[in-house]
Amino acid sequence: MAKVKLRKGEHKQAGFLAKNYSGTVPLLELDDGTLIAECTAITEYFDALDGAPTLTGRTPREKGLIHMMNKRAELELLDAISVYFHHATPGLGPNVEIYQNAEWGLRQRDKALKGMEYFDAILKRQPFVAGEVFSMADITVIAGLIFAGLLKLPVPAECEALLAWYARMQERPSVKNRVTMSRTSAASSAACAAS
Ligand SMILES: N[C@@H](CCC(=O)N[C@@H](CS)C(=O)NCC(=O)O)C(=O)O
Repeated sequence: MAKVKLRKGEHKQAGFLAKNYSGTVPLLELDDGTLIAECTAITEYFDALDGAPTLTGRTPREKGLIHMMNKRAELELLDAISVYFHHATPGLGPNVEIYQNAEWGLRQRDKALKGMEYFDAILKRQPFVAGEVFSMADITVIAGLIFAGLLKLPVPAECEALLAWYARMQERPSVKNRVTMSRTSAASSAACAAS
């Protein structure tokens, strides 16, 4: 495993950008040199390896629902929190945050809070984000809430179903024993929490 120093902006330098145009981690490099970026793409790759995927759906219906809910978890929660982090807080520091727009960041913070309300409503009627089984969509919401917590954006107390689900998720060994890509910065660790 190669470490990339985010605060030093290594992920925005030409060498890394040549491997991942988006300039973000994680990035998976296979033995044959194939490069796979994007958390969800990497999850799909590992999930499919043994021919019996569990996190990304077993049936066409499950696959469709998980994809939809994962996309919403990214758009409404994780990405919104990330924009808030990069634009309305010191983010990864001056080496990386060369353009900030605090107003946009604060709007995205509010979007994330609304996203929490949305997922609360979903979890009032079903045990997991995409339905009856734990999936990649749960992982994305967990990552969003860990990131939000570190940025002092707690889940509102009224979101009882979301909070109860989150407490259940904390009991999962993969969440309890999660490994982060960075040990030096609480906030950037949150962004990279592996569930
Ligand atoms: N859409 C990307 C987002 C990845 C992402 O934002 N990664 C964070 C850390 S986990 C990152 O690289 N942040 C650095 C930056 O945005 O400058 C994915 O799903 O992999």
